[in-house]
Amino acid sequence: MNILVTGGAGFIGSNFIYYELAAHEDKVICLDLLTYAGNISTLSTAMQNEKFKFIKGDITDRVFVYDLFKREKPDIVVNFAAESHVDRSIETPEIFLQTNIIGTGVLLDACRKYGIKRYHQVSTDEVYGDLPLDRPDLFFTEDTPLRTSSPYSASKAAADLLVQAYHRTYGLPVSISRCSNNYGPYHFPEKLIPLMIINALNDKQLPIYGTGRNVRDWLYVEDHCQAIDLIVRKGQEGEIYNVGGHNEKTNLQVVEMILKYLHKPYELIKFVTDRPGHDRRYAINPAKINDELDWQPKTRFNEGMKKTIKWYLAHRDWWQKIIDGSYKDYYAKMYEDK
Ligand code: NAD
Ligand code: TDX
Repeated sequence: MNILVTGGAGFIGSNFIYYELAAHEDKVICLDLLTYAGNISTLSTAMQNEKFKFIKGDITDRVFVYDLFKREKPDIVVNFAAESHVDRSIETPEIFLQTNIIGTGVLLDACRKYGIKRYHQVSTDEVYGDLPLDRPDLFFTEDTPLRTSSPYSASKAAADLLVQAYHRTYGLPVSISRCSNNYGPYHFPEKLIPLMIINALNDKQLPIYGTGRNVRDWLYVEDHCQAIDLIVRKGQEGEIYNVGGHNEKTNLQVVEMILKYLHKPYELIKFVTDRPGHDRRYAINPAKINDELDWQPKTRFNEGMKKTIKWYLAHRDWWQKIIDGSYKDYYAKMYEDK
């Protein structure tokens, strides 16, 4: 089979490409625009694999995408391509609408036109909005109503609705996964965990939004990749699967863990102005994927965090290049006045 992975030069997409190349004999084609978040060096090992091919391009470019489908004839499309950072969506929402909604629409139309076995949309638990901090009994199920907070999550929810509409109206064989926060190798250093690891290593302040009591439900990226692989190959058409491992932590707990591991002082923590509309708590109920596909996460948080921190220690070159580039301007804009 030919698997088209869009957004495969980003964090989760690249991990998924390595997962697929190791687990199956299928050919993998990566389509990525290489925005600020895409990093071709992440795929350098995959480039040496004859089952792999990289194509630079934009999922919103209809002519280009149709031509690619005509030439490459993908059997399966897994769409990771997105603008993915909530803070950026608050600054500049429009690109989120373009990439996340229009881009998904173009891919769906290409699938209709050229035919595929499965289109899989990589979505997020953020489409369900947030849960109160004082109700630990509440979790997101696949039936929880969509109630988005940020331009990012609104654009992801809109894309999910389009995917469902193409299933109902045109009978397109689709599936959707809604996963909790991922962490692991190749995570772009604007997101909480890599940002805090790198700042701590550089003895820079660790900016925690608000009180640091907001809760995220963390999953090691390889476990997410395995869940997507199962859904694409064995999951039911037209279905949504929540993916998460009951691993809730406050942001402060996560940051303290990083400082402890790196033997850095807690004084590096700096509480800064809160994110507007900051979601309080995410928590996934993964019962459906547990029951139907026998999926559960393999990596415990302590072990996953150790592996992740070790990876950042061993791959200074990867993140140093990002930090030396345009990321610096963005960093200054986001944090200088806080
Ligand atoms: P990322 O920002 O690291 O990577 C996104 C990739 O998409 C980049 O390589 C970028 O170059 C590419 N891209 C952006 N616009 C494009 C376009 N127009 N055409 C082609 N490629 C384009 O994101 P990520 O964290 O790897 O997230 C991947 C997907 O998973 C996203 O859809 C995101 O919403 C979803 N998700 C992420 C998390 C998380 O914790 N990171 C959790 C749940 C779901
Ligand atoms: O500097 C920071 N300080 C801070 O306190 C940053 C970057 C984040 N935070 C907080 C905000 C959140 O409560 O940490 C938490 C995690 O923030 P992010 O890493 O930006 O992730 P989040 O907003 O939870 O969204 C992530 O998970 C769901 C991904 O970026 C999304 O793409 C995914 O859909």
